[in-house]
Amino acid sequence: MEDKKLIFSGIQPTGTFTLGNYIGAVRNWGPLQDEYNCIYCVVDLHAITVKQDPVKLRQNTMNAYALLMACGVDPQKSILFIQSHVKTHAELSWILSCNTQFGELSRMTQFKDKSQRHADDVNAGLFTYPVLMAADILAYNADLVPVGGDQKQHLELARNIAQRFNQRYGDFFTVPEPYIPKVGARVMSLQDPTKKMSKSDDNPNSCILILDDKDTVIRKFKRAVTDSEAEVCYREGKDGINNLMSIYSTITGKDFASIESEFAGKGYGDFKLAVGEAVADHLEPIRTEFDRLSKDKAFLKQCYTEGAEKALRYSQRVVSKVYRKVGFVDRT
Ligand code: ATP
Ligand code: LTN
Repeated sequence: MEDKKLIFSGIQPTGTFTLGNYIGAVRNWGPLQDEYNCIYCVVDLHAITVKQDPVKLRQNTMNAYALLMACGVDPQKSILFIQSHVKTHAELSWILSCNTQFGELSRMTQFKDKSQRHADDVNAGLFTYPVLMAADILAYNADLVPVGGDQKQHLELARNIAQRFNQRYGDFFTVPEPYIPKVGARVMSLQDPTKKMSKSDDNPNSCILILDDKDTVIRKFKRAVTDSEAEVCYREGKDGINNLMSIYSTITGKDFASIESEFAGKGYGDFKLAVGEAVADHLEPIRTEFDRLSKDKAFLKQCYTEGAEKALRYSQRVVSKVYRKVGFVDRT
């Protein structure tokens, strides 16, 4: 690999990506390939921290892999692989878990949220989820991690784990930096704009899926919850409109001031339609490319097999050094 900074990121195969996943994270992954060495991963090990149907998980994992490619991740430019294919992640996770405090993990808001939502299955994996995420990143000594705002706390923990390991065993890990977009870091639910848009929301109108067709996208935006005023402007308290403006801004590249003047004197109906059309038109080529790619299973398999080989070769070097630092005896 050339001497560029290294990017690592992952996404869970828990369903079709939402517009939140896309705007907050995945949309940036393609363009970053030109400036950085990039490693991207479908994190199926993370997905099983909540109950998954095995048949669906396999399908979702293949779809997530193809979707990343349809969104612009090029396996020729990046290393694109499936997490469970690369054993070093789980190996490093164990070592890092011995360098992570119970108290730190107890403070993670995602753990608190998910253990409430899945109260019948508060398993140890759900608790140690952020350690595995730290292992994903540190196994490559990544410099930058492009994620949405909701992952900031996990990244902070990964940094703390890296620093603690470095203090205990001598400088080794790169302390990774978050790469969070200024606009669109937290795309909100269309039905409750105080909550983040999430694949696991029960109300299908709350989120746009990136494979939704044009009519569906427009219908969901039409039903988006806003406020009782009629002015399209970005202001505190106008959560619904602020969310739609952020979405429109990231998709069209227009700033808030020009969006405000574009819709001055017009009602929310016109604005919602414009947002819906812009998003649907933006997503259409992704849908077409996904349909094409998902028919070519042999090609996808070739890509993920090669991706896993490259990822293993790279991370093995790092993890072997960690084994030595920790004091494990060389096998050969
Ligand atoms: P789940 O609902 O299954 O927990 P999720 O929708 O939160 O999943 P992940 O796979 O955990 O999705 O996240 C993938 C990426 O998308 C992460 O970088 C995350 O920060 C980002 N992301 C998720 N939801 C949003 C959102 N509403 N706005 C912006 N970014 C988001
Ligand atoms: N926890 C992340 C997904 C994830 C990830 C990673 C992101 C797992 N491993 C490594 C960046 C780097 C989430 O989006 N929920």
